[in-house]
Amino acid sequence: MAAIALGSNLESSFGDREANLVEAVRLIRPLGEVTAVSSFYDTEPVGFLEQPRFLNAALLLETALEPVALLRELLVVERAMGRDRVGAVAKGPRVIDLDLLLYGDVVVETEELELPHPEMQARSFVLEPLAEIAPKMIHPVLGLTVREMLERLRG
Ligand code: PH2
Ligand code: MG
Ligand code: MG
Repeated sequence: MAAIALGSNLESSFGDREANLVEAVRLIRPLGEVTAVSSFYDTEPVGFLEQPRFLNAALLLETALEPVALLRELLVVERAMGRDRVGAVAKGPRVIDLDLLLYGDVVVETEELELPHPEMQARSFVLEPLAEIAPKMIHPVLGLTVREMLERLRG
């Protein structure tokens, strides 16, 4: 079971931020079985502040793809939706951002992929949507559930 974070804060040829998230979910469906999709959360930009508000969500995907293969497919979806990384501001505005958060209890640390996602425990825009659909999913390194990570972040 993989957990994926979705984010958008720009319009695209598909429409507004909501249309972008809906389109991304549609393009992810063929990669396996999407077993849950969270609500969409309107969130304050974090990190790089001078950009529009985000719409964030999370989904759960049951898939036969290995983690790196899944990551590459998510990048294909981002590109298919017009995400342009060349010349883009790091952490800046984007049509769609798809981040692989967790893949069962797999731990990976390579140049291409880090699992669990190294910043997930620090991001409420990731943990809130994920806690809605998978509160008991466990971070295999921290040994905390998603709900516990969110509680720690809120303090
Ligand atoms: N993504 C970022 C940087 N900042 N802020 C919010 N609210 N939502 C995001 O998805 C987001 C962000 C880089 O991926
Ligand atoms: Mg991201
Ligand atoms: Mg990303």
